[in-house]
Amino acid sequence: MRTDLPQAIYRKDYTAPSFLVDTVDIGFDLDPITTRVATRLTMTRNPDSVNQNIVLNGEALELVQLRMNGKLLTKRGYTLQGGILQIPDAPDQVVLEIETLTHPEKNTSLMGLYVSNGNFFTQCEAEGFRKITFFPDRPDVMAKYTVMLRADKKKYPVLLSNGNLVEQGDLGDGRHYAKWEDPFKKPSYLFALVAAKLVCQEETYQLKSGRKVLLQVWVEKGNLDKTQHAMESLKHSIRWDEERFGLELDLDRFMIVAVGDFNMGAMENKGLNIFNTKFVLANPRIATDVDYANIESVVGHEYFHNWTGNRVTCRDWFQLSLKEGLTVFRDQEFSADMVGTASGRAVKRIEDVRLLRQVQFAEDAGPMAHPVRPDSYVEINNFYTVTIYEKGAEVVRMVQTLVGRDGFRKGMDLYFARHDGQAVECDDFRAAMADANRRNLKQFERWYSQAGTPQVKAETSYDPLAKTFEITLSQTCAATPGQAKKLPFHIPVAVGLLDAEGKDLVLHCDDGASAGVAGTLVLELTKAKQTFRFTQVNEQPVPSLLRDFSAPVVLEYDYSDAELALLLAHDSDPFNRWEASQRLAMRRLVKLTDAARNNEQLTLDPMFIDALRGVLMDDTLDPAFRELVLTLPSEAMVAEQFSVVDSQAIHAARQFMRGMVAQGLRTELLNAYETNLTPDAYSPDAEASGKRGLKNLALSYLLEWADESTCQLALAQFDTAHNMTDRQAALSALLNAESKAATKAASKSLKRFYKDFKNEPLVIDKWFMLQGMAHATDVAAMRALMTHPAFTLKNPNRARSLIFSFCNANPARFHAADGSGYAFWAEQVIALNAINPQVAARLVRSLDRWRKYAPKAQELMLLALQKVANSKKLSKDVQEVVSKSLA
Ligand code: 0A1
Ligand code: ZN
Repeated sequence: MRTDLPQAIYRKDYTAPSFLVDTVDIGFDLDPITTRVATRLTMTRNPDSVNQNIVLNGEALELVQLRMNGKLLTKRGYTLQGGILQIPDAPDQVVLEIETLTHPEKNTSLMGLYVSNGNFFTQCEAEGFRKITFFPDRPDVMAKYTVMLRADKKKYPVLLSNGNLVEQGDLGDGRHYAKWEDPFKKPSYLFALVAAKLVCQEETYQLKSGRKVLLQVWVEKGNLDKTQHAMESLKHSIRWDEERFGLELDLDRFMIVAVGDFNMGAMENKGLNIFNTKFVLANPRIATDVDYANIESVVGHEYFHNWTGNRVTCRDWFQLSLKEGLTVFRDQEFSADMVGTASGRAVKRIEDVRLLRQVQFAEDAGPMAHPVRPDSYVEINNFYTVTIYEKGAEVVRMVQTLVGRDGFRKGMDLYFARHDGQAVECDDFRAAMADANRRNLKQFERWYSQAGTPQVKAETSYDPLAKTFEITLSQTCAATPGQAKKLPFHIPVAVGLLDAEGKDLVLHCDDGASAGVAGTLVLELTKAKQTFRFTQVNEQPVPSLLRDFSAPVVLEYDYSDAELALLLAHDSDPFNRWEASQRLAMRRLVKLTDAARNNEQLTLDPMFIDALRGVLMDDTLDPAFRELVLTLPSEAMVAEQFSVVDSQAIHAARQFMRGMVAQGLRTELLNAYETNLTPDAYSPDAEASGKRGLKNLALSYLLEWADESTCQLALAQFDTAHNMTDRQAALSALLNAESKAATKAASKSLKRFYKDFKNEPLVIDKWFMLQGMAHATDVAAMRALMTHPAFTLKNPNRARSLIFSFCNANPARFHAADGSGYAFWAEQVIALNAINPQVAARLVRSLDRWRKYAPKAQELMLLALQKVANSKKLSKDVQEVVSKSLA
């Protein structure tokens, strides 16, 4: 068996580029079979470099011609090996002319130049530009680009690239051209072109400075009725960055283009953002509330990259979180500000933390664990992870918690003053924050260098005579691959103390606490163990710990049920109200899982139901918040609590609990359903979507008892829905209900859904996704679904909608005792590997936690992993993840 790791690249080996590129003139003769690319680079020797040679990357290219300073270079003048072209003995100033050929239509990796639905697109991050031409394809080489596009005018009427359109015209032979110039220097990964038959919604928008800019959203003709929300989101993003960070759009024109085949969410190419259609197209008929919210946040994310990523970029790919963590933090804040209300902010925060805990904490505990700033990688595409993105954002958020909002803004201002136009390191960001606020963030660096989720244990003691309350915090962090021992982190722990009525006490504490909101203090835990002492505490308080989730840690404290009930009912910190509900639910789910595994009787205490009832009936709380409280921890979250996972027992436990909640709250749920109906005229705003969310959660609970009347309720909603949120929710509730009536209604609705939406690929993705996740879907059903004419592995969205939703979100079936799920998984990884290595490598991650299962299951998973490891022509992407899993 092959478990050896392919060649890794190390952060410590960084060396400066040997030559810098001043200008890039690049011309394309676009043709789907063979595209000719002619590049002219003006380069200057970098005095800081130790390497003498010119070093260019190139992959899957046919080199036609190479000239240096006008002279043809023969094969004796350069070396070309393993994707690296080197020219020795070059003068200090060179002009390189390079002619290459590529084959866009054959390119199924969706990196470099490729064809999607007959149109040309590019994707260059991280290392795709080298599939277009030979180039020093690394982010610390920043150059000015001029781009000439030539293509058939009828087939590709729209020719786009970065920056400004400076010239266009006909070439006489049915072809036309467009010349684009980007006034800003940029790394190659931000290059983009589009040559396509598309139409756009456009608008002139006035910046706060008075300058006017042209905004465009480009889509296929039939989708022009789905661009409004993306356009609105873009305008909101522009305004928000001006107001919150004083950052203005630096171009006269900003374009968003939607493409149906795309590996990720979207890409921040300078002035020409390319988006997965999933994050652009929306109207009430096809998009859910969640889709609307995602579009707003992804449009924001890509737009915000223009400063955090493009104007200031990364020195090397180890610094990826410099731009991604910071930009995710910015998009999270943007989305929160768009809702506006305090409780709306909390809802957004809870959703973000849920993702972090469920996916990133699992990553941090598994074979792919890596620091926010990794020390090595084999394939950089495997490091676009929740650690780099979501944990990276938490790290940035902790900086803001430590220096305050105004301090954070000062730090950002200094960061841009120092580094605009540069390619820098994570350390430079931290230094700007520290210097602007005269804070020592030295120890804070460990958040970048050490992987793993810290465990913080809290213990308290109250002295009624001295009226003091002590909180002792201790931290540990488990070993991760390559890092056996960890040093203490600098952890901001926001705390409040509640009195017996649940009111915040006024806090007095001298032990290293920094500013916080009234009633909250931020304790700075920097040692392995530390005690913080509060004075003038007149009664035994209940501590509210880690308010607003002030650090990405697991916090342990031995709360009683009564204390959690008090926090749930009264905490002034809405995050911790929700947290209390999850703690109440989780400790019961763990017990129920044990009981299910031992075939014992399952029971649930009325106290839990009563606590949920209190929240459900509390009309002063936002429906969106109530929905979050009533949503039980996912099966994946429960699995993380066990050292040996039993997926069937977890499923049984959670289903039992849902059934009991549904039974105990039937009247209240029906009432919530009826009082949260929204008007037919759809709006995706927080209030309306919150109501729909609560109503649809109520519906799904009601269907736990799927009799004629509840099935009828769901069917009626499905049949009469005016929007996709309600339609999808009704279908999902029916698909997951277990009764004859429900099965019949579900199958009828599935047919109708397909018929109504067969021309909307994004909705057909939902159709596959709901089935992939449904408990009734086993491997046999999956195989049947894969034979459906609408299914293809070639389109990443479609592959994800069915295969990934089964492997990641249907644990009881995926982990079927006979191992059929794992065998299926291995087949799909191998098939995808030949088509699209990036997507294949993501699927490998579904088995990350294989060592957490019972011996029999482990054995079966090991077989599947080995099958993949031993298969032929394995991409670097898949090899890296599989070998780390097996290591
Ligand atoms: N920088 C993008 C993410 C991205 C990365 C790689 C891609 O190519 C496969 C595409 C997009 C972002 O953070 O949105
Ligand atoms: Zn990003």
